[in-house]
Amino acid sequence: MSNSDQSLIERAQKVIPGGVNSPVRAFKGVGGNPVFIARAEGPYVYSQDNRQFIDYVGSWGPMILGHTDSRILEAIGTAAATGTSFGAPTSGEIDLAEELVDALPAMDMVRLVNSGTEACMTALRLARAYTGRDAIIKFAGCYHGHGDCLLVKAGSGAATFGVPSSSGVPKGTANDTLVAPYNDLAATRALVESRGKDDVAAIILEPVAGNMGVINPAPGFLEGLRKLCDEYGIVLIVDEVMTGFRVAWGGAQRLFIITPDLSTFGKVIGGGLPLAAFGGKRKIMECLAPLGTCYQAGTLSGNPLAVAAGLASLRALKEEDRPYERLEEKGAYLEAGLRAALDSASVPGIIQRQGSMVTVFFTDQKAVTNFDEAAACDHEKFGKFFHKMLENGVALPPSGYESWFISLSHDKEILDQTIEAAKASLAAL
Ligand code: HOZ
Repeated sequence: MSNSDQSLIERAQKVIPGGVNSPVRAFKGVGGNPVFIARAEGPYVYSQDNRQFIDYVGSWGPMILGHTDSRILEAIGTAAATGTSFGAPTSGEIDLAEELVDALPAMDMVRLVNSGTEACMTALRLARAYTGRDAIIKFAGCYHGHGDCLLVKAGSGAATFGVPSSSGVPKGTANDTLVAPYNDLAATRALVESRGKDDVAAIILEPVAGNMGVINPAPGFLEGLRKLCDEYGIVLIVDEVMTGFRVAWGGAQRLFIITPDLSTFGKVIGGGLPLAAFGGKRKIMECLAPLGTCYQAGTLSGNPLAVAAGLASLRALKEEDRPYERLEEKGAYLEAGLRAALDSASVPGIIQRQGSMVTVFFTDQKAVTNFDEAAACDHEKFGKFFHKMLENGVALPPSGYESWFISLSHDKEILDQTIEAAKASLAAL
């Protein structure tokens, strides 16, 4: 850790709990203190004391084009010059809503909000309003933001710190959150059946889990959930905050051809500014105020700067040559290099991936398919690997329960440097 990081964290800890504004950034999952970032460009981030790192955090997902993409910066600049917030509708919001509805066959209507947390929290309220039921089902290790009812067996930072169920959540709220193991259709069905016909309002899931490390849906899991929801009149909410416009144009729902009732988006659709969205079937979305009685609002909802950045991000992806094929190629190349690095260092581990989302699990297991298996991996070893990678100029997400994100700016040279860094880091473990 550099002197600069040390003095910044000491200063930060006096005025910000833990010195960070989002817990996983505190490096508690890997030990040591965080690197303070001053600037970024393309595939790189630079620390306050000007050390360069190849970045796989990518702001936790939004930076699919790489940092400081000129198309996004220009759009933000143009929007800022005409006013930063009006608290009134703008035509840009319609443009972005049309873009989303056009990309997503299951989305008739959409509402823009500020964060993935807001999107998921509101989608659940809406499902409850629509069905008149209270209970919801989520999957252990899936993270859907920090709304009260979702902080039960949550992934991401909550899992990293071993507190998957937060304090401060009222018992009544937690009681209405039922938890099933990811990829276990039979257990999910049993849970629904145990609660009777008119009890479960929604099933919410990450279609590819990214907040307990990358875990792909087992064959038939998503289709089975769709069928179960149809049978019991349950609203199926697909949380694409991480996967939306990341694993495919539109998201995992287009890759796996599933039709959610509602879905949530964030990260890529905001181009690095605070923007998220939830949307879906018209008859459900029309329950929202001012058309219906389910309330949701926000001073900065549909903020013109965030909308401009989001639109620029989606339009840039449309302009790019085969962006998702290229991201898949990059992901496959990195996966093969990491596999060879693990093998040559004789370190037991597996690499799980969907397109440009990647996780290395240090484990003897053949696959990681749910939270218990993710938790059984060697997270202490991940911490050591993380710090070696940092010493070798590569910034990974500071937790073994997270996805690494590859951007279009990670070219072959950058990927080769990453693989070399991994070889050196694994050999030194
Ligand atoms: N929950 C986010 C990762 N899955 C962390 C966001 C952040 O710290 O910026």
